[in-house]
Amino acid sequence: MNTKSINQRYDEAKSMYAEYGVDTDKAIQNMQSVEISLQCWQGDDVVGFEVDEKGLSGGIMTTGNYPGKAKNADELRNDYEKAFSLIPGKQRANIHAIYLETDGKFVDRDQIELKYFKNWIDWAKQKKIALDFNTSMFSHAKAASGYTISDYDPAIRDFWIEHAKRCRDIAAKMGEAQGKSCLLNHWMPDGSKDAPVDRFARRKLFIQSMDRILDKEYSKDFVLDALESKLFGIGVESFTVGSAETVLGYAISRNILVTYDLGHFHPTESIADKISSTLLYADRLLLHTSRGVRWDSDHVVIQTDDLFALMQEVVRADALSRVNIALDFFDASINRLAAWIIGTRATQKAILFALLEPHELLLGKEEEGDTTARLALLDEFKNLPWSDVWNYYCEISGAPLGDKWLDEVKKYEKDVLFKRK
Ligand SMILES: [Mn+2]
Repeated sequence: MNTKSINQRYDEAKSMYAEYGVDTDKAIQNMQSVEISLQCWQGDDVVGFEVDEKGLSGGIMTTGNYPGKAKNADELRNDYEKAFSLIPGKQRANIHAIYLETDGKFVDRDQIELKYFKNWIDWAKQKKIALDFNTSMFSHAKAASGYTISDYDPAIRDFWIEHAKRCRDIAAKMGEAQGKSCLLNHWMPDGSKDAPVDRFARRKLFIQSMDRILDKEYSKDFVLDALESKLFGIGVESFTVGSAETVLGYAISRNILVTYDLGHFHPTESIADKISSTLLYADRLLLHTSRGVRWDSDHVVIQTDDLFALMQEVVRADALSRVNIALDFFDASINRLAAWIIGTRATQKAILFALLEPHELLLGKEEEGDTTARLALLDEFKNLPWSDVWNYYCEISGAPLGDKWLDEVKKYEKDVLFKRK
C-alpha cells in the first residue's frame, strides 16, 4: 500500500466510525500516550549477565534454540533498538536485576547497586525511553529449596529481602533519573511440588518479608512497586505462596500495585473481569500481556479474544491512565526480536480496537435493556475497518505497515544475529 491509499482508506474508516459516534483521530492520539514495557529477558532467554565465582552465568528454563540470541548487554540493547524501530509509538525497556553489568566481577544479588545499571540508564536517556525494573529471585543457589522470602531459614529470607530492598533503591533512582516513575515488579517462585501441611506459615512469612522489603518509603513519582501472583509453575504444581488471593489482599492493603499476568490464572478465568473489580480498590494496576498454553504461561502474546477483552475492559473503565502495561513471555524457538514485535503490536492493536469501540452507542442499548442490539452490534463492530486505522497509525509513526517489519527482522537476522558467535 502506498501513502495515498493508506490516507484514503483512513479517511473512509474515519467517516464510517464517525457514523457510530467514534472519533478515530482521538483514538490515535490516545494511542500515542500508551507505552508498553518490553521485557529484556525475551532477548536472551532469561540468562542475564551475572558472573558467578567461576565466571559462569545461569538462567531460567526456556525452550528452543533459535540462533542469534544476545550474549551481552550491548547486543541486547542493539536488538532492542531494532525492535523499537519496528513498533509504532514510544515504548519502555523492562530490565531484570540479573541484567547488571559488573565488568567481569562476581556481584551477588544482595550486593547489587545502581552503578551496575549505569549503561542501561545512559542508553535509556539517550534513546529517550523509560526503564522499568524487576527483582530476580530465581536461578540462584539460595532459591534452591523452592522458597525465597518465605523460606523457613531466616538467613535465606534476609538474603532475598536485601536483594529486593536494593532493587527498590535502584528503581527509585532510575525513576528519578528519567523523570518518570520506574515500575518495579516483585515476583518470587515460592511454592512446592506437593501439597504442604502448613500453607498459613509460608504466607505469614511471605507478608512479613514483603513488609520488610517495603519498609522504606519512596516517592511514587520515582518507583511504583507491584506484586505478581501465579497459579503454579513447573515443579511448583500444588502450592504457590503468592497466590492470587494472597497477592491481591496484600497489594490492596499496602497500597501497591497488583500485577495481573494473562498467563497466571486458571485457563478459563477471565482477567478482563478483574479490571473493574480491582480498580474499585486500587489506584493503579500492572498488566503483563502473555499467552498461556496448557501448562506454560509464557507464550508470545498474539491477538486473542482474552487480550482484546482485557483491553476493552481497561478502556471501558476509562483506565488507560491507571494501568502500566508490560510484555511477559519468553520464547527461544523463534526470532527473539520478532517475539517482541509480535507481542507489542498485538497488545497495541487490542488497545486501539478498544479505543475505537462505539461505546456510547452500546451503552445506550444496554441502558435501554436492548440486549439483542448490544450483542448484534458488538459482533458487527468487530468488522469495522479498524485495521485501516492501525495502518494509518503505523504510517504516521514511521513504523512498518502490516507484515513489512518481518522483512526488516529477516535482514537484521542475516546481517547481525546469525553472525554472532
Ligand atoms: Mn508476569
